[in-house]
Amino acid sequence: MRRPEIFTMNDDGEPMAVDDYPLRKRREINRCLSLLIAPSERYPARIYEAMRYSVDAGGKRLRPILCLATIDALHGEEGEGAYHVACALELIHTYSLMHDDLPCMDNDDIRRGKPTSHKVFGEAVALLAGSALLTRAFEVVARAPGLSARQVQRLVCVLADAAGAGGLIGGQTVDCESEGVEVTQETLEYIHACKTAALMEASVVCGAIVADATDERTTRLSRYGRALGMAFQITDDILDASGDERKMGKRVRKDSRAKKATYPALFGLDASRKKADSFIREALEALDSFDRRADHLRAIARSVLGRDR
Ligand code: GRG
Repeated sequence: MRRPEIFTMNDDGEPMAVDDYPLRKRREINRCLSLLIAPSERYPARIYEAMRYSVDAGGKRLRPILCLATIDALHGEEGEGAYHVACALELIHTYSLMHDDLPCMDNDDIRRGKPTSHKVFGEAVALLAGSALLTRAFEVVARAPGLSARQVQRLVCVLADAAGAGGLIGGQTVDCESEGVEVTQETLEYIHACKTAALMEASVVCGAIVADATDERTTRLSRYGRALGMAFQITDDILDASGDERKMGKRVRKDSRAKKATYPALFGLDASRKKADSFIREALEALDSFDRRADHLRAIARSVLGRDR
């Protein structure tokens, strides 16, 4: 049955469903991101322009939404500091996409429905702008208003672990090494855990740190984030094999051409869907002891299975 839609006007005077949490959060996150990336009038203008270009290109803003939804699940306060932390996650994510698109990595020409950074600004500027976003993310957290020194220290550790050689970089390294090679399920799961799940897990753990969650609650939320990330990557691989390029905003059918290690390549589409399903069940179970305030996290998990972009 279709949900009743209650409409209101947004700041731009357009109708908006009031219960559309991701839509509302995305708008607020985008507003905060604009404030956090310096205007391109600054010297050297080209680097700020390139940083802005990739951040403004769009994207679902899933990682910052996860952070804010976690704070909500914990009955915490989504103040300015929380938004800065949420945006730092998006800056790290955007940097990783920019570097992943470079000719020395996946060599992609379209991302978020637009020409990739190196196509517009050249490889050197794309590399530098990505690095600048990563650096800026840590600065944003270090300067986040209203957080204690202990919270900032914990946030920096979580983000560094997720972005470093034990996270994104490690996953990307093994992903590159695995092209054209037959990999085991263990290697594939290592790639997914580091390349995708690490930053999603970090997103909810950052939310837990901002909301001063207990260790027990943080462990449950970690499990949710990890399982969600694993399911998200499997659905990404399924969409690469069967999805629509325009909806995805990026090239598809690249994995099989590049002989990439993916779930569909190893187990087929049906088994991959079942595996994604079971990770989502695991994510939902991790939230069993949470009340209705965790419904946004639950809805995000369910939406991963039906996503088409
Ligand atoms: C450190 C260079 C480097 C790479 C790290 C992030 C990454 C590994 C590679 C990017 C390509 C990729 C398939 C990553 C897996 C995570 C993933 C599915 C990213 C896309 O995330 P979405 O769908 O993107 O949330 P939007 O554009 O909506 O933000």
